[in-house]
Amino acid sequence: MWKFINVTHNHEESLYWIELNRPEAYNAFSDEMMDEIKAALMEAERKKDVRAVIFSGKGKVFASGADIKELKEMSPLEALFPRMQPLYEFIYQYPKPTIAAIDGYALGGGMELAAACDLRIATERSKFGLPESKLGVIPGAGGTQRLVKLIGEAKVKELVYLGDMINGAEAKHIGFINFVVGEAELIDRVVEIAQKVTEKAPMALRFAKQCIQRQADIPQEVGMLLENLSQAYLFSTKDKTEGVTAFIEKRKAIFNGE
Ligand code: CO8
Repeated sequence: MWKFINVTHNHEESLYWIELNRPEAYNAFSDEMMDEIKAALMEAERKKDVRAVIFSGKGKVFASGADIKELKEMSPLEALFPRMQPLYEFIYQYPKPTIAAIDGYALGGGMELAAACDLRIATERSKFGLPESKLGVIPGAGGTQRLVKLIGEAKVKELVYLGDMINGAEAKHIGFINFVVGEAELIDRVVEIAQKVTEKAPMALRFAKQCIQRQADIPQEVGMLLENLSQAYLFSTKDKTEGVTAFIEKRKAIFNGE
């Protein structure tokens, strides 16, 4: 049985919450914490009734990035085979929808974790940034890659070169954040948005995610074919029968992911 110390995890109905829980270090990602996140994600993947995973941070911080005290001791070889980059790739490719619920600092690896999620919901007072160049390193978990696809080269260069932070409203303005909400309503709004997601056909979301995420890396004709093949598969699912039938019968569809 995995021992969780640096994250708390909680399965409530169709939602699985992973809360980063190192408030004394502003939820910086230690190696141990990253191992625990992976273990929690694997548990959530196995549970059929989990329909979405939500990341949040304990205290008034989402995550302050990689643990700088651990970075101090890290060798070049360890940097070549890091934990954070593959973990975030695992999150990006995760078969269930992922949501970042952000309040407070989301810096470096904290912003990159949010970038690896499917949806981002943040309070206005949240602060986003890529301050790695102040430490003599670069964003190492998709900040120079995945994040560029999300918000563009100009903004990523600005964040890296200046090292300044932007708040929730500006992060929404540049298209990084989907919803900006008040501090007091963050959890309620996250639940409301997550429930809308979890009411949808799980396989449809899974295939849509694949098609959307792969489109930038493949020729359009191949992407169109991927879309067709995904659609054809979905036409064989019980969820498609249920969705279409429920519409015609003027009732709410109940999907079971088959
Ligand atoms: N790592 C470790 N400890 C941290 C971190 C961190 N990233 N951030 C904050 N802490 C700790 C502080 O050391 C402090 O602890 P203590 O009280 O024991 O000294 C406590 O959290 C509170 O921090 P501050 O006193 O600094 O709080 P402030 O409110 O004054 O400032 C900030 C808050 C602005 C968030 C500030 O703490 C800060 O700038 N933190 C660092 C942010 C940062 O640089 N993040 C990027 C890290 S690098 C990264 O994410 C990716 C690198 C690529 C890795 C690739 C590996 C191969």
